[in-house]
Amino acid sequence: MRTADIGLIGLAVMGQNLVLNMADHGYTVAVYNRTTSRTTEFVNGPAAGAAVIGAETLEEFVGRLTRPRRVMVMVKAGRAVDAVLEGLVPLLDEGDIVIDGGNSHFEDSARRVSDLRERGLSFVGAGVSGGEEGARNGPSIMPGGYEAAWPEVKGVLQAIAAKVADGTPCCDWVGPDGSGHYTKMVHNGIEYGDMQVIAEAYHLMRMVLGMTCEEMAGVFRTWGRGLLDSYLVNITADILGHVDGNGEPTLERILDAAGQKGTGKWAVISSLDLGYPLTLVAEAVYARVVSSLRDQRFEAAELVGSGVKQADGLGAEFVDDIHDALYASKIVSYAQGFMLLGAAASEYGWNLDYGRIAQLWREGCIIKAAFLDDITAAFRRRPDLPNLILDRFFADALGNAEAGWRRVVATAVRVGLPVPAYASALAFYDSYRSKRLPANLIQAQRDYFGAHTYERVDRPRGEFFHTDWTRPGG
Ligand code: 2AM
Repeated sequence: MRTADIGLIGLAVMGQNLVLNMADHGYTVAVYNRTTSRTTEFVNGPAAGAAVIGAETLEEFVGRLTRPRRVMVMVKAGRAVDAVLEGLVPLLDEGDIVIDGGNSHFEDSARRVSDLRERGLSFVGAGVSGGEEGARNGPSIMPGGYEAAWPEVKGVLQAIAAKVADGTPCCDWVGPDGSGHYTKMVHNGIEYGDMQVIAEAYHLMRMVLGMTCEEMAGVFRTWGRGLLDSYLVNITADILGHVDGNGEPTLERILDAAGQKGTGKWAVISSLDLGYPLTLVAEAVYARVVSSLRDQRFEAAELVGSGVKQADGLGAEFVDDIHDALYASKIVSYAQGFMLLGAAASEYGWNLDYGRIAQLWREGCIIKAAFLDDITAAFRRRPDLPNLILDRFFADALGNAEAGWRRVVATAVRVGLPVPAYASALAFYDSYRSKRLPANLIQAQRDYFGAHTYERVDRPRGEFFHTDWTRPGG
């Protein structure tokens, strides 16, 4: 009987493409899917002629695998993963390894690592990014969990992963527990932010400068060759340049109500749990939510009026200002994302290599960008860098972009065009570099109504004071 090097459960498109990718790299793959017809169709269709073995039952599937068995699970996040594990785990033996490549929540992954460990099994929660195309030709893979399993799965995962220019795979061990899926979650949050900062640039060019899609395509094409060289900027140029059968821009026919699947939201929830700012991503999530309230937006537009005011005296240099606003906001977003990774690392006791994580995102995934090399360089200079803004390179980059960034936000406010990502990024930047914030008043109010006490600027930290605010003189 032919045996397989690795098995994969869950033959939706992502699963199928990962199998084909593994087969391309010389691995024989056993496959199983709950609905058998999907297995048969895959084995006789896209996988015909490849080193892929279809199994109709889990027993048959497990029986095909060489030991230690390696099983990658690619099913819908949540209950489906537990359902698969329930059937699979009793069939496995000590030392066998389960890799969950779905979009699982990091807390579920942490739980599964310890549950499987109790049964002598190894669980790896691997974030996989890059969509269908990435899965087929090389995704970014962020594995974490039970580290003893890494040498056993490193070969295949690094083989199928995207590679940076020097050949380094965009896949490396992230850390224990759910750290792999946590990293993927932060990646997705950053992706929401990147999309929003691009969308705001489009909105400004279209609504304030009155540019055509073709003109904007040209601008994004140019930007994609500079500091903003990235997948998302380049596909935006493609999108803006796309015309339908009548020669009309396709983009202008698309309804302006955004959907979401929730991983951006998870990142924001985690930031609130850990007490760290992820303001730009939060604004990006909320911007999608607001866009989806389309009927209410139309009602409000009728009631209070709509449209942007005329902005006089804006020329081509305003396009450069928008570039700078986008770039500066993107720096703030990544600064916040890496702060959150750092906060999670200290909360959960992970030892993360932030420079390496930036390289895992360098190719293969949606947020791939040249910019990530600058982030890696910053963390190589100072591995415990608390915030990218504290690195000289990024501090200078923000300084250079600042004037244009402020002009863009000020103009948007003046004409009534929403730029929540640029504005919140600027507010964070201005707060983060402030020696004085109005939180003394917040503390006074808390002490007034709740006797929550406060610390004093003229006394050491850790000494707490209370004022009887309603009695003259305290
Ligand atoms: P299916 O083809 O039998 O529906 C994406 O939905 C993938 O997850 C599919 O391969 C799907 O299998 C699988 N899946 C969803 N829920 C599942 C469950 N509870 N148990 C096993 N596989 C499941």
